[in-house]
Amino acid sequence: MTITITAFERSPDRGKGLARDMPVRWALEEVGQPYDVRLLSFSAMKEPAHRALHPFGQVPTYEEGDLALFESGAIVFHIAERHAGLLPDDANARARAITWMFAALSTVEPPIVERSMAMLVERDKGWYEERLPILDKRVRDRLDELSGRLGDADWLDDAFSAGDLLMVAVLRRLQGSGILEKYPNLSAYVARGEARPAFERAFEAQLAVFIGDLPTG
Ligand SMILES: N[C@@H](CCC(=O)N[C@@H](CS)C(=O)NCC(=O)O)C(=O)O
Repeated sequence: MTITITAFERSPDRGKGLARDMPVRWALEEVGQPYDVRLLSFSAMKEPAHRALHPFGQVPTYEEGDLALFESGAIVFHIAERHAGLLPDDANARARAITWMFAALSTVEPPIVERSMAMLVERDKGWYEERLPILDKRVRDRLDELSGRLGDADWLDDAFSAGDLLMVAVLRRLQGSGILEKYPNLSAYVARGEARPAFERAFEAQLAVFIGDLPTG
């Protein structure tokens, strides 16, 4: 059955692979599933046709037969459940990998996104200069903890899993902040994720959309 995901017609990250279709593309590449991409403008994302798939008018979505999903974490989880390669077979290891998926999206991502949103939309506010160090510290506190937990391991829980996929995708949002570089083990962890052939294929596919090389992934 054909899998179709949605992505930005023109990604605001200018092809850096930070939009959330990227973890979905990466997961599909990891498990060897081909997919089509429907590109959307910002206005099309807010139209009723797209809101029927995504109540918040965002990307990505995922369609496969009569199944329609939204939320990148739920989509990656669905892919990982249906295909081998992203979740371990052992029940406890699988539960731990799923825990890391939640940790990436509900514990590590929020302070990172809050910081980048402030940089995007609050720069002209009187409180910005005071607030930024507070937001920086919240991010660093999480990274301190994550870095301590990862130690010198390659992945968060033995073998690469969907938990690592989402964690690497989240940490990539710190690109250009100068924060991640202070954590050599986390920087190496992100680089390990980015060096995976499936990541590279996903990255190239989303970049091709941005540079107009290829309309779909
Ligand atoms: N929690 C959602 C967040 C989705 C999201 O923020 N999507 C962004 C692109 S990365 C978007 O569509 N932004 C446009 C908008 O919100 O209008 C997920 O993980 O899928």
